[in-house]
Order: sequence, then structure tokens, then C-alpha cells
Amino acid sequence: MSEPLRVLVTGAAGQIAYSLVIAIARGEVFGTNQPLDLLLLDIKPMEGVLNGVVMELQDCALPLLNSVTPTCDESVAFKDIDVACLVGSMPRGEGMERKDLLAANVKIFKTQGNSLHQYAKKTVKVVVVGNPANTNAMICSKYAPSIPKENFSCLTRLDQNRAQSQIASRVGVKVADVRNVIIWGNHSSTQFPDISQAQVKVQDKLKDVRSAVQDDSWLNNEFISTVQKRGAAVIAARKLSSAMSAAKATCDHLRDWWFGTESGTFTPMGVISDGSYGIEAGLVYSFPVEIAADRTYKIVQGINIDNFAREKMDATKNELIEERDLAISVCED
Ligand code: NAX
Repeated sequence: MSEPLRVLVTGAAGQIAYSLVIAIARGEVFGTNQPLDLLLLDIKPMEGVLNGVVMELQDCALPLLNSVTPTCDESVAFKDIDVACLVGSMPRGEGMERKDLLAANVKIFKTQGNSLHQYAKKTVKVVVVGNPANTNAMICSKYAPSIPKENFSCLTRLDQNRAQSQIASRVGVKVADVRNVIIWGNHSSTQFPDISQAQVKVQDKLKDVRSAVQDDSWLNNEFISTVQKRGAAVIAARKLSSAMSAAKATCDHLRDWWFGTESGTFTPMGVISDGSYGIEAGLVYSFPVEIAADRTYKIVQGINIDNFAREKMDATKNELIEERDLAISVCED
């Protein structure tokens, strides 16, 4: 067996982490031959809960788990890590404005960017889950100048999973038979789930989604808004935000980053824009990416952008520009 991989999960006493740490520790992300050192960070008031999570992990008797370190100290949590799952953030309190939440959370990611810079391996791969995920990832990278910008990402795979599941049930196929739905932009209700490149396997033949669904009005309206508002629908039903599905999507995101995407498929990832598709460089924007076996990714190029798509891609870009400007002013205060 190889050396243990050092994997950090922040917000480790929270609800997403409760599903995420067990999936990682069972080998669902890095493989069943890869031992792990898990580092679990949360804030001091959550120390007791965090210790409970550690007790449960011990009681799972997991063969891949070499060590578990619960901590409230970033210098311990970020030390020599190979992978960071940055889930921890402040929940929206009653009466809190969106911009107050953004201000509180980007400060967390400024501090954690600095900790990545100081303590993590320079090869560390970072996925930001905590909202506003795109802007948090951008801030995190800005304050970790010694780590390549390509090593930072944010989670939009949950949005793709949601979209592919909607298509599968509409067409009447298994979700594994749907691929290449793109999520453009922000992990928010302005995101654009785009089916223009997506395919469905029907009776062993690949079809484009439009011809499989045969309902343009549903695809252009209800499908898009269902995916955009799915997070809110889960909150309304569960009185808690998506956790199991967010953890599963985080695993999907990291597994593809670690082992590469399958030939002919891509995955959406919030990554630092290089100016592709007219998206301002430096924003963390969700693009379709192909990932090679050496863990480098490329933004898929050459996708035809029609007026319908352009308008939606720009709307979500504009929201990210607003978030960026606010985040930078908060961090420089
Ligand atoms: P919880 O409130 O259950 O857990 C968050 C945990 O983070 C808490 O234990 C809290 O103490 C901890 N925390 C706060 N500040 C911290 C800090 N500075 N360092 C370490 N830990 C800290 O939230 P949960 O449901 O787990 O959601 C976590 C985040 O994921 C939220 O921001 C949520 O909005 C976001 N989501 C992102 C999704 C995505 O697809 N990108 C989907 C699901 C989810 O909405």
C-alpha cells in the first residue's frame, strides 16, 4: 500500500461532512488501496460534536483509515495536506442579508487561503463547497499565492447531478445513461444548466438530449428553473440544506480530479477563468472540464454559444463580478 494521503475536511462537525467523511474513509474517492490520514477542522464551539464524529469513525473500523485528527487549529489542519475539502462556513442567520453572509464567509476563506499558503503541500488540490462557493474559491486562491491557481476549484457537480437526474427521469432511462450536461457560472440560482452537448443512451444508442426529450419548451424553461432552484426546494422540504447529495457530488468531483474523466465525457467544475467563452479572467466560473490522468484539467473548447446561452452565461458572470467586487472590498478592509 502507498503512503497515506492527507485529506482535510473543514466544517467537519456539520451535516455535509457527516456524509462526506465516511465516503472518503471507505475509499470511494481515492480508491480502496489508498490509506488516509483524515484531518477534521471545525470551530471551538463545535469541538464536542467533532469528537463525536471521530468516535463514530473509530467505531466504523475502517481499514483504510490510518489516522483521524480532529482540530480547531488551522496550523494543524492544513499541515502538509494533499487534498482540502473546504465545506465549513457560516450558515445564513435569520434576517441576514446575502451580502452580510458573503462578507462573513469570504473572511473565513481569506484566512484559510493564507493557511493553505503557509502549511499545505504546494500540490494540494482544493475543492470549495461552502457558499458562496465560487467567490470563496477565488478569495482562497488569492490569499494562497504559492499554490497554483489551477489547484483551486468549487463544487458545481451537484448541479450537474441534479440536471442529469431530471433528464433521466424525463426520458425514462437510468441516470448513468445521461452525460455531459454543462453547468455554466455560479453555484447559485443564476447558474445555466446547458444541455446542448448532453447525450442520452436509449436502447444502446447515443442520442442528443433534445431529440430524446422531444419537448423544447420543457428543456428551455422548467428544466432550467428546476435545477436552478433545487437547493431551495430541498430546504423547503427538509428544513435543512442538501447534505447527502452535496457530499456525494463532492466525492464525484474529487474522484474525477484524482483519476481523470472518462474519454468522451467532461465534468463541470468551478475553476479560475482563463478568459474562455468571454468570461472575465480571474473569476471562478463553472466550465465543462476534461481531466487527464496526471490530474491536470482543460476547459473544453469550441462549444457553440447561441444567443439563448450567451444571455444566461453573461447573467451568471455578472453576478460573480458583483460578488468578487464585494468580496475584495471586504477582504481589503
Ligand atoms: P452546517 O452548518 O451543517 O455545517 C457547517 C460547519 O462549518 C459547522 O459545523 C460550522 O461550525 C463549521 N464552520 C464554520 N466556520 C468554520 C471555520 N472557520 N472553519 C471550520 N469550520 C467552520 O452546513 P452544511 O449543511 O454542512 O453546509 C456547508 C456549506 O455548504 C454551506 O455553506 C452550504 O451553503 C454549502 N453548500 C454548498 C453546495 C454546493 O453545491 N456547492 C450544496 C450544499 C450546500 O448548500
